[in-house]
Amino acid sequence: MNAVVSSPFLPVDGLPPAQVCQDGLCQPASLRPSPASPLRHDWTLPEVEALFDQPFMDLLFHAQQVHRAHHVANRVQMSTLLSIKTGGCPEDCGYCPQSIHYDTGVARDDMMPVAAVVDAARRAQAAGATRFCMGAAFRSPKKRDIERIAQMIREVSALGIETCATLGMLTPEQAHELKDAGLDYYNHNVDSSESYYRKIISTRTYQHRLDTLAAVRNAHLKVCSGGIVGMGETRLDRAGMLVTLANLPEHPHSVPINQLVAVEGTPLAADHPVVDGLEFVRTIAVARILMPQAQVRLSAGREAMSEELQTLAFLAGANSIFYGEKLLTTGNPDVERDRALLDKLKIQAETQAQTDARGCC
Ligand code: SAM
Ligand code: DTB
Ligand code: SF4
Repeated sequence: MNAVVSSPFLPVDGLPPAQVCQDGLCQPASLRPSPASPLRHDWTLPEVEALFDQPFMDLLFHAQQVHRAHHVANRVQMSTLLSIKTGGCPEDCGYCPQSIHYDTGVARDDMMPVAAVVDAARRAQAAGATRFCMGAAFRSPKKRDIERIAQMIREVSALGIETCATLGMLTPEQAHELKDAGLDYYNHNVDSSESYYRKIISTRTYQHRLDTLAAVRNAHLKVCSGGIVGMGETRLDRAGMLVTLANLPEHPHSVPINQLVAVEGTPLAADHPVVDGLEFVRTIAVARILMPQAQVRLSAGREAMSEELQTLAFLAGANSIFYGEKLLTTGNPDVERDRALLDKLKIQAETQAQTDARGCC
């Protein structure tokens, strides 16, 4: 029998056991984690560029060490998305199929009834998701929207699954109303660097995004914030985006890293250079190093990724995925395909009890 240690760290004195077991998962002692990295909020752009510039193997090794110091290895959290109000958005985000500015074939729908949303959450939970994320194509929600969504949050929360919402810009009062309804996470992405942001969206500013993130934080909601890779941005933009996220007053609890899903009709699909897969993996690795405690989510774009690329993303420190056949309006790998990949890799899907025990992130 192997010794079961409660800490992820092995004793430094004496002979280490052949295996270290943590939370029921045993790993060779040679894979023991290095000490937890301190949390920093003062990253500079040159420092982060230097992380990106490391030899690929060194970067992945570094990221995996940070990962193992802060997280249970070989475990992935699964979130399911539902578009509760689709299409007709007045914003002009150049990547988004739901903007009224682009002809993408996405129909404009009214907000879903509460009971239908709760049914979908129940199905997601039964399929193994531990977080249910409700997305709405809003610039910002109106009072009546918040009332209806608060009811959804109350009923979905009562199922015992974590809740997340992404509804566009929020006032401080709205953030408090969502918190009072029992919301756990609010997703609001910075998407890119401040300078590249201006090139992809003209109807709001980067500061608007940061203001909503402040409102969410101040309401004691957990922040989910990340961005998109593959919009034609440079590595400097990707580094800038991660510096913005890491230098927030608190690191986001979840950091979704999306690969652009190029949807016909959106400006970015017109002439988008497909991003190099290894550069995408580097972005995940740097996110893991800068924000050690966060859940880094391998988000949109997985349908177009090989198993090998997703595996490298997990090795780089991704420990969360969107799970279920659909994202908001576009596809995601089938549940069976995801289960088969996780089985092959011997990665466990985090259970609700493990999510609850983790408490944060
Ligand atoms: N309207 C709200 C907002 O913009 O915050 C919430 C929904 S919006 C669809 C949520 C996020 O999805 C965006 O911030 C963006 O990062 C991501 N997203 C949207 N379209 C995408 C695409 N085609 N490919 C990858 N990510 C996308
Ligand atoms: C996030 O970062 N990615 C998700 C979620 N947060 C809301 C959305 C991805 C959307 C991909 C395009 C679509 O399905 O419409
Ligand atoms: Fe609207 Fe959000 Fe899409 Fe932008 S990303 S167009 S705000 S739904």
